[in-house]
Amino acid sequence: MILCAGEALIDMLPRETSDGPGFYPATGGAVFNTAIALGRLGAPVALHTGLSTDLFGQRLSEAMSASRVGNRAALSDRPTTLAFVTLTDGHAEYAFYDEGTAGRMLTHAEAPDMDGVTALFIGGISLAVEPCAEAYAALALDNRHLPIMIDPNIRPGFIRDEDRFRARLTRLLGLADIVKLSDEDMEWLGMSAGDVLDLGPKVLCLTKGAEGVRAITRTDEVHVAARKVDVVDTVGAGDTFNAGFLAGLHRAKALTKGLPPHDALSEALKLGVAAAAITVSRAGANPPWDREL
Ligand code: KDG
Repeated sequence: MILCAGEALIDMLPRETSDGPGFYPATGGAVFNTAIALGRLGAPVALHTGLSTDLFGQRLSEAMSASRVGNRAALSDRPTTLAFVTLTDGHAEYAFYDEGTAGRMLTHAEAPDMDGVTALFIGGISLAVEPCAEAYAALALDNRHLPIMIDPNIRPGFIRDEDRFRARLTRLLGLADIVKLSDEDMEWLGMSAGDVLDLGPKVLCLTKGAEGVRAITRTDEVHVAARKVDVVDTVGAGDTFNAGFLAGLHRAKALTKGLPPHDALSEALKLGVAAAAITVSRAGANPPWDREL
């Protein structure tokens, strides 16, 4: 079973109302989105997060059950994190409200039960703020015998202590077997693909928006073009790609600490790109999937 560890939150998505511009709540959070998509793809998956007992937390929990995502969350009576989304030509920007929330305040003492876990996926804004960043970093370190995928989903405006974040992220990338980064992430890190692989990961997935995705290893490189769809919003695109990629490797029995064979890498990339195409063609991070992949 793949354990996804990171934030579950509520995206406040923009919507015109009769009174002018407004927002409506939709389930989100990078790692939550990946877990939901993994469940929809039929992969065995559970989520570890700091989950509020408030109304939004209950909604997140119901969405997990509906998509067959196991619940390994630490429950808390603190509120749910909110992410207010603004869209410019479909491209999303986020303003986070996470002070003292259930997700943000998660600690290492609340580490999940690892029974049955065969791979770990970690990422999102939780890696940038304390104390939850410390909890997730410790989880990765404690479980470094498992295959680990990391997507830091870097949001520069959200990072509170850049030096601390950079140092921790470099250590985490060194523990990972698979790393997913966007062009913007690479720019912020100031690293080349070779620099990232030098830290230790065997696979780097580079998402390049409308151009598609490249998977780069020391000996191989695969490119899959993005599907041509009408983009409604990019909310959750990378998160859903991660799920397709992990599900593809899992199906090929290649979600291990070793280097995935070329065919498994290529099929996993295709599934990731197909899953992301559904997400970008609908509003929100977890739109209904009523279409063939
Ligand atoms: O649901 C979309 C998420 O990706 C966003 O709301 C939060 O950037 C985010 C993150 O890292 O969780």
